[in-house]
Amino acid sequence: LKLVLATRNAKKVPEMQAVLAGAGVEADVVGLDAYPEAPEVAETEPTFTGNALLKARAVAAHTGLPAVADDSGLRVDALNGMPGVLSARWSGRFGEATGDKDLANLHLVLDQLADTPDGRRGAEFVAAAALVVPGGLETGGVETAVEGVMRGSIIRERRGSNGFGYDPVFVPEGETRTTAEMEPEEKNAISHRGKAFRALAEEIRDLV
Ligand code: ITT
Ligand code: NA
Repeated sequence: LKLVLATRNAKKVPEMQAVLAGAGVEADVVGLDAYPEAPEVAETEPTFTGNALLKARAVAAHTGLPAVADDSGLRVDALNGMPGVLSARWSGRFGEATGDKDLANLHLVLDQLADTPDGRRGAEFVAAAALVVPGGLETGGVETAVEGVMRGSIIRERRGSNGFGYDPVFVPEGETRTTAEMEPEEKNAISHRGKAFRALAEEIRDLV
């Protein structure tokens, strides 16, 4: 079985590959690097699941192969769930202009929470994992998605250099380290992405 990862985020790829392999998916999992002409997909849906399906559908249609996508983000309690599906683009053009969009996004969260006391800094990472197998239902086509959540809180300074995005300021519930201070396999064991892709792996194994 050949499976295409429908993401342009190079930091997500090893996490997705490791979780799928660890969950017994014996597939040739290839990144979008092999398909440079694959279309850019506008994330127009209001939900993680909706956007993950858009991304997987576009790559499945383009390649004719089963595709899996991740749409994910951070929901901050004190910000009414923001940045949510906007997590990757929250700092907008300003973030782009700084040359490090992830860092600009992270500083925006710290700034917005500057007056929020400890104990009210709860947040959660959410990931939707989607699988699209091309073809209509009668030819074995599939569209499915599942979400995973990791609860935690936002600290006041950055710690750690593993992971990506908001990892340096996120401490999972019951932990003292940020997800950026964990080894990749420790993060995968408890993360939103790990949970979502372990659940999706069951559906992928059924394809073989
Ligand atoms: P693709 O759409 O190509 O997959 P992207 O980075 O634009 O790449 P998303 O739209 O799903 O992906 O945005 C996810 C953002 O949420 C990401 O840029 C991070 O800022 C944040 N995020 C998601 N998962 C994270 C994690 O495990 N650790 C830290 N930040 C994460
Ligand atoms: Na998104």
